[in-house]
Amino acid sequence: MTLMRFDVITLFPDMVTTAASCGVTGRAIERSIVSLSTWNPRDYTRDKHRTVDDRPYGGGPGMVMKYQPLHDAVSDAKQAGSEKAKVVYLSPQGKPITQALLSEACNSASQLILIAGRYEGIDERFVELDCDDEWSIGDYVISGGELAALVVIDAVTRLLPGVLGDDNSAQQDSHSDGLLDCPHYTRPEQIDGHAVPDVLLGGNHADIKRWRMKQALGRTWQKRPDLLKKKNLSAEQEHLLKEFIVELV
Ligand code: 9WO
Repeated sequence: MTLMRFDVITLFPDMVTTAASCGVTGRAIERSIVSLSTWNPRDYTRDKHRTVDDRPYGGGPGMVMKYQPLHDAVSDAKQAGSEKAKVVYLSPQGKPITQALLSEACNSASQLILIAGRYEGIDERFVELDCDDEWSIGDYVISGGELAALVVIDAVTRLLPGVLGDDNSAQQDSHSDGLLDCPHYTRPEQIDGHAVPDVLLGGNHADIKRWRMKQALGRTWQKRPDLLKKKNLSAEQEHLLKEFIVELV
């Protein structure tokens, strides 16, 4: 049963389908847990030159994507999907995506129509009239919205039941519980004199789980104190963090 339908409005459909066909998202598509369709605004143009952009009113650099091809592409994507569709414009002006925001989208929509702009942007009336939300993957400008759409597709797909081998691992993902991830190690045990922490070799699962939580808390305290401020730590987590800090000195 398909749990999420992704529709990407893009001038570069191959870029999206090729990237999404790899790895976790590719397997989720093969198993029909998610579906992915692309809709090219150029296929919705009405002139012989298949024009999707035009010069900006008021002058300025570059071109702006026209309303009508975008609107008609979204209309077809909506018709092909379910009624619980959310139209999201990926742009530097959007609200920053977080695990919580994506998790909420998972629960509230069964179809995400992702608008990947190009050029200098899209006609503002499309954002106002046709888009339900505007999301950003970070405070920088890239060449188009496709990479941002792929980030959303990957992060949302990982949250869906059955996608990851062990359903808990989606929850254990870094940021899933609002903390950074713990360190990971694999063979060999020694690299240039740098050994794997003994606790990970001891086979005591309780000790390993405790060590991993302590490392996640400590790394979050060190690298992203802003995340820690949003967390209500349990007494055990407070104790582990204190232990981490004491061991640092
Ligand atoms: C390009 C440009 C060139 C000269 C002067 C101003 C300019 N603004 C832009 C611009 O914002 N282009 C965007 C390209 C238009 C929308 C699609 N593009 C995009 C999306 N770039 N970066 C994103 C994006 C999306 C989500 N999260 C972060 C960045």
